Amino acid sequence: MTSHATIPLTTLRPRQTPVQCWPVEDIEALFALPFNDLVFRAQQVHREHFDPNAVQRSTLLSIKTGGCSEDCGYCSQSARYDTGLERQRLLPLDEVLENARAAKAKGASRFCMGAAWRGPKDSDLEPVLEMVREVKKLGLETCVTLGMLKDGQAERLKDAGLDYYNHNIDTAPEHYGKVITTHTLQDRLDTLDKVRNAGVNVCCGGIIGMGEGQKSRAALVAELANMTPPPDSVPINNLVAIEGTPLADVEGIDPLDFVRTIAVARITMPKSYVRLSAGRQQMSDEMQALCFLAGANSIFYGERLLTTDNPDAGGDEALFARLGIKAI
Ligand code: SAM
Ligand code: DTB
Ligand code: SF4
Repeated sequence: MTSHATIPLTTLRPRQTPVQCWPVEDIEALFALPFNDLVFRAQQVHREHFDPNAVQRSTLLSIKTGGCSEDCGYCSQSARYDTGLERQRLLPLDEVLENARAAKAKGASRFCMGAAWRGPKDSDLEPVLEMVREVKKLGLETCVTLGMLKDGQAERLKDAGLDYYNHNIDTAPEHYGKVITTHTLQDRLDTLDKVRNAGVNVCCGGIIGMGEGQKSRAALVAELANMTPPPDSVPINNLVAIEGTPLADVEGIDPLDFVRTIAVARITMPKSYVRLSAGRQQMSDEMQALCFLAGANSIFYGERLLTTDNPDAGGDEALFARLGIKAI
């Protein structure tokens, strides 16, 4: 890999092919830039496409919790690991709406409903469609994350008014089989195609800090950036280590390498919302400020992610006030 000193800041642009293409080596070279150069470059790109002082807020709700057939090595909700999590069947509509109203009252612009499924059966989808319709009526953008979709399901979600479907590729192709064996990266890509073809906005990102190296991090970002088009929204999660999962004791990532990942995502996906996602509860305000400087312009907002804690809304409001950030 090229050393820090030899890469001029003006190089490392997407290759001029008919569709945007970021070779993994070019992304590795971005990671290898001196930190200040990388963040400066990310901030420049950010300012070309977004208000640098505006951050979007999405609130999450787990609508079906635990008991999942899949073996994703990071997940509290896999039935294969004893994580002490209490299972919860699909929530009734009124409980979902109560949460959505509260999220709107606190200022969220999008409400994201997550279910611990490998994928929904057609009969599972019916009540979720109703949730999407009713949440949309509250004036919130809607997002669901339900696992892998079968033919026709993305269209039904679109007809119900769904704005975004979240489906992460989670880690680099070469690292995927070390973390998940019950489905493949190709399965995930197939669902993303269905979502895109149905005209639903794609929310797709991954998890950092699962024992992958910098090269794998570059490969994950390349996989995302080379999608045509890149995802509309890119959640970058810092692993929340869950006791009982295979990744419970994995060594955490250097926080500055996490910031670098945000910066590289911003540079390679200039028009996408890059979301500073899971793991904020474990981050200092200063680290979050660096992530916003590096181009993150979205967060999960509200006390809970799916099964783990997130900073409380008051703390986020105070942080935004200190940074002069306006919420959108
Ligand atoms: N079952 C569906 C699926 O896998 O797409 C939806 C729910 S799943 C929990 C959604 C995403 O949450 C995962 O793809 C992963 O990126 C993220 N996630 C789950 N557990 C996590 C953890 N412990 N730390 C960070 N991110 C996590
Ligand atoms: C995403 O990328 N992160 C969210 C959302 N999409 C569904 C989930 C984070 C989960 C963190 C661990 C938990 O709370 O269970
Ligand atoms: Fe199931 Fe999704 Fe968790 Fe994987 S990430 S175990 S598919 S809930």
